[in-house]
Amino acid sequence: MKFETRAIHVGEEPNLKPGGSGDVAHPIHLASTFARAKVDEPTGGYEYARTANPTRDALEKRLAALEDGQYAVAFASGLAAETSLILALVKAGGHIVAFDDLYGGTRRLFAQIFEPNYNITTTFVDARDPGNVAQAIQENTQLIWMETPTNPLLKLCDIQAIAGIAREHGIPMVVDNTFASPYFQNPLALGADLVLHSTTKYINGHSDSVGGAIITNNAAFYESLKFVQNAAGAILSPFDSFLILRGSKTLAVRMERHQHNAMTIARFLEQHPRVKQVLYPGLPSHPQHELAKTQMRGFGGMVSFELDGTLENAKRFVETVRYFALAESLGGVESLIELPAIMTHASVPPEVRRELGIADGLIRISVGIENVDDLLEDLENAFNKAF
Ligand code: P1T
Repeated sequence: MKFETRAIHVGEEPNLKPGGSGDVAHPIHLASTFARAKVDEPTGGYEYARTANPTRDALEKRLAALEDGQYAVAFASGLAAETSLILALVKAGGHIVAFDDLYGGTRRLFAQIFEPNYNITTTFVDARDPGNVAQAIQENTQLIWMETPTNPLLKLCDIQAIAGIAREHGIPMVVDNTFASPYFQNPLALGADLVLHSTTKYINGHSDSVGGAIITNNAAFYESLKFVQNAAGAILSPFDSFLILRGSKTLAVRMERHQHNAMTIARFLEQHPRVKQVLYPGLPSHPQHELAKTQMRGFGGMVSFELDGTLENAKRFVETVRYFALAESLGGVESLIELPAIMTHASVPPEVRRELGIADGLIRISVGIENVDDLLEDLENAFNKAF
């Protein structure tokens, strides 16, 4: 089955057996508990809805299929997935090697929860050079954590090269694939052990559900994650499972349009006299454009850029646009705009932001699937009003 077909059919095969109702769209099972006739025989394998629920099971099958993986585990948010992954794979006193450019909340989780409370330390490295990852590995390193492209600077790391290093040291490697989406990049196929998604973003795609998931081909990791999902309990609700199942059916067509619009806008920004720098992996000017072409099938819908002006200009710009909502998050059908230094990455210490290149005036846009001419007109108007 090809991607588009998997995204519609896997996990939602109509039940045509006697007693089945043939639903073409998976029903939302709200029961918190499931009755059984005999003590030792849970009906259909279901006991209590934290442990397993038919709607979440359907979604987990779908998510595994999207990454062409065997197993998926769904959680209440991207961060709940991250927390559960660390609980499953890292012991107190352990160590993580992570890309230094990450979603601000991921860095906050490592630095403000796992380090002070559980002595799980993290070394943040510029993973654009795989050698930096190799160099940071310690005796107690238990996880390699990559995000590519990164949030918000759209930096890439070479998944295959870093997976080789991870394998050499016997350390599991996870890739947060939220920005690329499984339509444009499949880290498992490139050697990663686990893939993580904030399903809140492209996979759901309609800005109406918060969720997260981890996909793997490793049965032992899957068992650990299932155990933590039930034992720690950060589960995805049946209604969110339904919404994400529904959203994921159009992932392929949405991503094509996101990419088309993002490329058009990145080119427009690149030639604009009021723009200092545009970050988009699809532009030949992106320093890792060649790597993007080898490990991704497309470049996604996220674009970051820096105005040639002051923070005041940037604030006026993001407050002036009409179709781009001034909001955190990304990956929905509607365009969003934000200032990472003040919004999504405010929890990253200012000196770290400066070191990484997250300038105060950096603007991040999540390009939606509106008509791109309207978006261009909106941006042009904002340039005129901001300066
Ligand atoms: O928001 P949540 O579903 O908990 O997912 C966290 C998360 C994980 N990984 C990446 C790459 C992310 O971008 C996020 C969430 N990001 C935003 C809310 C944002 O605006 O960048």
